Amino acid sequence: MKFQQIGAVLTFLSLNLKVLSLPFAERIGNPSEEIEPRRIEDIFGNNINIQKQSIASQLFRKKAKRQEERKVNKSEKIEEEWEKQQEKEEKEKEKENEEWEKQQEKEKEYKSEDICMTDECITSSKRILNSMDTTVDPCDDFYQYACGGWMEQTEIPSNSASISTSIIGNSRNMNIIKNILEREYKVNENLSPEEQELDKNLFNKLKTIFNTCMDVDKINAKGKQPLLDLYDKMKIYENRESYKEGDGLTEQLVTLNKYGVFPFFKVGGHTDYEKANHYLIAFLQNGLTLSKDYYSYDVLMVELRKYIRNILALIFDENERDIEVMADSILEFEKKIANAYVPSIKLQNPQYYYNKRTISELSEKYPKINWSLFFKKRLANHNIDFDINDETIFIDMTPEYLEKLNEILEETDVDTIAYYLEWRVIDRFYEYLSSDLQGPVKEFSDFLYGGSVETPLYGKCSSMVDDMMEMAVGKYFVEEAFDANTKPAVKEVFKNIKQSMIERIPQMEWLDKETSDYAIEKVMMIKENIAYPDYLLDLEKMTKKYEYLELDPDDYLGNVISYLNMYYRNDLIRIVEPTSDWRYSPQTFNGFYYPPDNSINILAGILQTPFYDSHEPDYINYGGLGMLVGHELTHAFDGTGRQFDKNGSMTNWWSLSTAENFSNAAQCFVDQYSNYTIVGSDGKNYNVDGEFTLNENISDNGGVDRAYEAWKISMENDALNAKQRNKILPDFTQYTRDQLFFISFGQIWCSKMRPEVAVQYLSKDNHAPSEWRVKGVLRNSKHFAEVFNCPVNSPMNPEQKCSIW
Ligand SMILES: *[C@@H]1O[C@H](CO)[C@@H](O)[C@H](O)[C@H]1NC(C)=O
Ligand SMILES: *[C@@H]1O[C@H](CO)[C@@H](O)[C@H](O)[C@H]1NC(C)=O
Ligand SMILES: *[C@@H]1O[C@H](CO)[C@@H](O)[C@H](O)[C@H]1NC(C)=O
Ligand SMILES: *[C@@H]1O[C@H](CO)[C@@H](O)[C@H](O)[C@H]1NC(C)=O
Ligand SMILES: *[C@@H]1O[C@H](CO)[C@@H](O)[C@H](O)[C@H]1NC(C)=O
Ligand SMILES: CC(=O)N[C@H]1CO[C@H](CO)[C@@H](O)[C@@H]1O
Ligand SMILES: [Zn+2]
Repeated sequence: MKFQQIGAVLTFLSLNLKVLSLPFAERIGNPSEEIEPRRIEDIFGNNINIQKQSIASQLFRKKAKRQEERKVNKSEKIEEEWEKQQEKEEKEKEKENEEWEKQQEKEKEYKSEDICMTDECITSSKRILNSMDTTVDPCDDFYQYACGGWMEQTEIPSNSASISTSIIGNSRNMNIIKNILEREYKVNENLSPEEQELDKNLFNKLKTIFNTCMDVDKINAKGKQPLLDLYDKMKIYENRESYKEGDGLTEQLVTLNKYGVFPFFKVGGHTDYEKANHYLIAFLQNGLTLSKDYYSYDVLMVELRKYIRNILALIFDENERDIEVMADSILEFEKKIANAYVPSIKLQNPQYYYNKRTISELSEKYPKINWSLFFKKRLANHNIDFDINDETIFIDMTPEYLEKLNEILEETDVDTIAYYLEWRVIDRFYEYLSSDLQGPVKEFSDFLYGGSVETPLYGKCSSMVDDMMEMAVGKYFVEEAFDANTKPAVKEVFKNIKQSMIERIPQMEWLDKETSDYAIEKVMMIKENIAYPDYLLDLEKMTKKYEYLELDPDDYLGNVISYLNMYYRNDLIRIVEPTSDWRYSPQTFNGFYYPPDNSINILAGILQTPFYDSHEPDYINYGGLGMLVGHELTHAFDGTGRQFDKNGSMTNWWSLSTAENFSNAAQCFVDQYSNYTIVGSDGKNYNVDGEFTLNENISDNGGVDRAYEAWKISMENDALNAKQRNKILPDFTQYTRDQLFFISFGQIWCSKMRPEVAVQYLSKDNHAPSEWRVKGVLRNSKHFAEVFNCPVNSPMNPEQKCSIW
């Protein structure tokens, strides 16, 4: 168990499904996960009928248009004429209403040829119906309506905090990976002999990591020796006198960084927000065993001290070191660091963390570190040829923290610093030592999770390979489990979602013309990263990608260090050679928007049930995948995304009053979501943090409306195939397609979570709880109220609605 990740577990839990979905809980984690905050989403016909729908929507459109004209024309008309006109319109309206009601009735009558009777449709139909609780009125509680059956049938695994459709999908992916890793290389007949050779070598790298991890006997035979060898090379304790003044501490940090250990702060490449496709060196706070918030709980601190002490006792000779003093010093020092940490919510705001500094500014502000020396040696260790001089710009992401760190370092004795640095090495690498040393880890983990968490070895080892060679794993994953035809289908969804946004923007009264025109340009410029990058299938490129990863079947820990080296080299080399590799691997069950690229990324791993299935009708896929793409697109215009322009540079393209209008509209969401609660294990109500979840909330709301409109656009654009692609599912002949669209949307969020964990999430996860991701959104959706005919002020159709996009 990697305790550094426990912070990450809670902070990123819903973002990092791998962590959520035990038994695949263990990860090395993306070493610089926090360097750049990213937008991620965790998650989750008959001609007549088509005509009916378009008649219905035409009626609505006509009505709206007439109302408009009436406003404009009224003053110009002669009174008499005006009244006549009105009378006529009243009659027309009545007729239309009658027609509309008739349509609604007829809508539920399908001919047999309208019904999809393929095996896939029958299966989907059963899955969707089984998940529902049709005893509930959809206008009362749509979450229960869509997911009630699922919640009744699905148990949270005993070793897990929660279960959801997304977790199940992610486990499916992890199983595919495990199966790939467990077998021998399979010759790919489509490749030339040269390529086959490269393919085999690449695959065997995966196998080496996997086998080395699985070979417990070999690992156990070495005991704690690999760690002691590292200490021998690092000489942390021996060098302690040099930490007092001069460059001793800086030199020691460089050494530790070389092995992938980052006390005090970590360093990485960061997008230059003012110059798209360029990178700068950034650094931010780092170096705690648990996440910041934990350090204020005394009970936890008692357990943490015990954990530290017990491990130290296994590693050090008690005749040479005073274990109790060491444990006390380390704990007290980490508490100080935790106290100095900047809360993670601040790190969501570029205005807060994007601080440019030169070396001389850094030296003046934080003189305990020789920054020039540090960066020069750090880059030299990676063989990166880059001139660090007085003008070089760095991004100082956590200035408040570094100021306090400087003071802490001033007042701390060198022994404590040495103990802390030694502990950092343990915290990084302890899990790779023999199993007889893991007792304290298990004890502490049981305490933290409130029960025993057992991860099967194969799960741990597949996760490890997935971390260390994610793109290579992605290549075999895609070859094994991804249907190439999916890409064009997803592209079409993108096209229609973009079109719906482009049609939507000019209708926003709160946007002025200039801002609105620019917003449309931004939509058009959004990059689409779908499923996997093409270089994945280019064996030469893939071989080159992993050339720095040197693997030794006899050196488990050494392989991890080699990986960390490769990782940070790739990360930092971008300041010299900007490359924009994908930030997530294809097998990831997720999608995200990345503002500095202005890109939406929908990975192969999430292109499966309940988000997408090529055999399912379009209205089901738009409720899932359509919503996902719409959500990510809306992130381009949320509180963070809107600060970036169409090229991905951070610029203000908003007029003052429009920006004010945005804030006012956003406030409506804050108030609305703050009112929502969940029930904790103590039976009390806990409120959602409307401020914290705002960006996600805005995106959820925009996402569903865009998906719905995009689905309608898809039928208008391709009327010929629309019928074929929107056949009704066999169990749903009493439903309209529009209703099924919303049911499909609701079901992507079916989930269950232990109440104690759910309460913690309110402050850890910037997404609203699943239930509210469904109900909050639909309460704001006029489309939804119409489609389910929900009376005004029924629970799912409040009169007051929030809307931004
Ligand atoms: C006034 O109404 C007529 C139809 O009643 C319409 O053709 C015309 O465009 C309207 N004028 C304006 C300025 O909208
Ligand atoms: C920092 O290290 C450089 C060597 O790269 C040295 O020339 C300089 O004097 C050091 N600065 C301080 C303030 O010690
Ligand atoms: C702000 O919104 C109001 C209507 O809500 C509108 O009258 C005003 O023009 C908007 N401001 C700008 C700059 O668009
Ligand atoms: C943004 O991108 C466009 C098109 O690629 C380019 O013409 C323009 O110069 C870029 N603007 C900036 C500020 O980089
Ligand atoms: C929040 O809930 C209270 C009580 O149910 C209600 O009076 C208030 O109008 C709600 N506020 C919002 C913004 O929905
Ligand atoms: C989670 C998140 O990004 N919250 C932001 C919501 O928007 C408000 C105001 O725009 C920000 O202050 C929050 O940081
Ligand atoms: Zn999101």
